[in-house]
Parts: sequence; C-alpha cells; structure tokens
Amino acid sequence: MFSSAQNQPSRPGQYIARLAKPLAAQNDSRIEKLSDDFVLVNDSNPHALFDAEQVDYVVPNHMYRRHRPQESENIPRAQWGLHNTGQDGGKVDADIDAPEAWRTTTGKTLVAVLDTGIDTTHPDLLKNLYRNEGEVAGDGVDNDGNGIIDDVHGYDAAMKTGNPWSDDPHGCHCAGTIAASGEVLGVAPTATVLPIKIYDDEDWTDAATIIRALSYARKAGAKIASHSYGGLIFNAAVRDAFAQPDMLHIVAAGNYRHNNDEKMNYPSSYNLPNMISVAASDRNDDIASFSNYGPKTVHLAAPGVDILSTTSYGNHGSWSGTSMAAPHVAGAAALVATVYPDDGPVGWKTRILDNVDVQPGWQDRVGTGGRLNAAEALKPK
Ligand SMILES: [Ca+2]
Ligand SMILES: [Ca+2]
Ligand SMILES: [Ca+2]
Repeated sequence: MFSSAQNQPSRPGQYIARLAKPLAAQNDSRIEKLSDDFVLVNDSNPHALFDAEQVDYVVPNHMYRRHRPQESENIPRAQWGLHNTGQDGGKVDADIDAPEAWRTTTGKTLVAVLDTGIDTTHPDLLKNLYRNEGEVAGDGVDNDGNGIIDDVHGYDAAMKTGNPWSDDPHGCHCAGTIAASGEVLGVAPTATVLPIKIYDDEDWTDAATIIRALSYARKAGAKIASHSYGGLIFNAAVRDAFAQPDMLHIVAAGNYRHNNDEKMNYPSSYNLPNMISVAASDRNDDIASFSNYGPKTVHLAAPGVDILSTTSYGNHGSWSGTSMAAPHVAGAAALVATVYPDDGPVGWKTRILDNVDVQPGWQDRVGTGGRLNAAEALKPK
C-alpha cells in the first residue's frame, strides 16, 4: 500500500553552501564541489570553513523519499495511456494521443531520469540509451576527464560512480515510458534517456545528490529531467538548482492523497517557471484515488494507473503511481522540445499546459483542469 508517512531527516553533519563567488582552489577534504554554484560541506560547523562573503547561504542536506508505486494485479494487454481504444474496460480516447503526435516527431531530445538507475541491457531501452562518446567502457580510466570513471551509459550520483545499472524496476519503468523502443514504446520512442541513480539502498536521496545529478545531466546536454521523489521541507539549494533556466523539470506530485496546496511536497511544490508538477489519471479519465493534487501547485494529470513499461532483467510490468504519470509528461516534453527547440523550457511548458484535454470536475484538482495531450501540444499555435 502507499505510505502516508513522510518524515524528512537530513544527513547528519552535512550542509550545502551556495557560493557567492567561485571557490579558490582548495584541498579541504570536508568540502566537495557539487556544481558551479554549490558545495557539500561535511562538518557540523559549516560557516567556520568560509569567509562570510564567500557563501550566499548554508542549508542542511535534507533527504527525500522515492515515491512508491503499486504493482498492478493484472498486466494490461496494451499501453492505454498512449492510445486508448477502450481496451480492458477503459474510455475510448482517454489517452495522450501518442500515435497522432508521432506523425510530427518521435523525439530526439536527451531526457535525464533521476531515479533508481535502470537495467542498462534491457532490449527495449538499448537503442535509446545515452552513450557518452568520450568514455571507453571498463578500462578503469576517466577518458573524457569529467571526474567519473567509465560513465558510458549514465551516472550513479549517490555513489559517485559511472554505473547506473540497477535491478530495481522503478527507474527502468520510468525510462521506458519516456523512450522505450521494442516490445513496449515510450512517448518519445526515438528520444534518448540518461539514467542517473540518486537513491541509497533504503530509497532515500538527498539535496547534495540531486544537485550532483543535475550538474551531470546539464553537462551531458539534457534538456528535460524527470523526478519521482518528495519531501515536506523546503530546501533553498534544491529549489535554486532546479531554477537554473536551461532545463525543464517534470516532477511527480506524490502518492499520498494530499492536497499539495495545503501540505507542500517538494520538489513538486517549488512553483518554478521551468517545472511541471504531475498528478496521475486512469483509463477512464478520472484522477487516481492515490494521487496528490492541488489546483495551485499541481499543473495537470497524465496516465498513471496500470501503466505497462519496461522493468529489470529485460522484463515488463504494470505499475500505478504519479511516478508513472510524470514520465508521460517528460516524454511529451521531449517531443515538444524536438519540434520547438528555440522555445526553451518555459515555452515547452506553456505548450504542454495550454493544450491539455480539460476534464469535467478537475478544476479543483489540477491547475489546467486537464490531462496531457502530446499531439495537441505539438500543433503550431
Ligand atoms: Ca487518442
Ligand atoms: Ca568520465
Ligand atoms: Ca573509461
């Protein structure tokens, strides 16, 4: 069952500092550079390590929990979210109109998936898996000099290694919904997915790992990032890392039945111009009972119940959660970014939100009152 408890500790003795000016060369092992703007400080008195004018602010390294989807009891025969013919008792056309969108493009954008990592050998994902051209696999050398050894198909931002492989099906499922090409199809079946592992063995991530992951994604050239985790405490460093305007962030609203307008759920509730927060809907165009919602802080819904996609060890499976809904929007954003590259993240967001299929009774649930429609978002307007 979905958990309703969300406590949010921080990593003891760890802080994140936003730099007011670039840090001079230093050899202090307590300070790790996370990105151009942020450092992780492993010291319980972080301010003592800097001059006052060196840092803008210091915040705890807050932790975030991966959203937990539910496995479906019956595996659906088809991907109703892409094209709903009423199969398995659904409503005809309660879908994102993927085949119609593919007449315009099947996508070329690089999409980062900050998640559990994936099965990097899955036959449905191989074709569209990120390949770091500057890196030679398995030679134990950081050939492209980006600081990570053998990062050929992605990154483990938690362990700081070049291996994003995982036997956890969650990230694999999300990546497949974005860009699978095989037995199942993603929303953008010729886009590229960059898997970045962000969780520890207990499904926690933290602000430093997220900033590290986003810095890696940015350098790799990702234009879209998909996120499926949350927590209750505002963290300025995560908010400011998301706010960098070169990437569009697609964030799952959460599976706690909350109104996020009243009980904020971060990063979904950061309310940034380059971020979309996603609730889950079902094959009948109803908002899923488990889905968080909020007309002010959740923008739209997308298919997130009984979603068939890729899972570990080359398998397929059906899951329900806002973690399944957000990748539908990330895939659609990859299509929109392919056709309208010059619009940028804020423009891509506008095209997606202005072209939802509005549903009766949804106005008090999500800001647009509607469900994602990829084909409409691609039309010249
Ligand atoms: Ca349709
Ligand atoms: Ca490397
Ligand atoms: Ca290498």
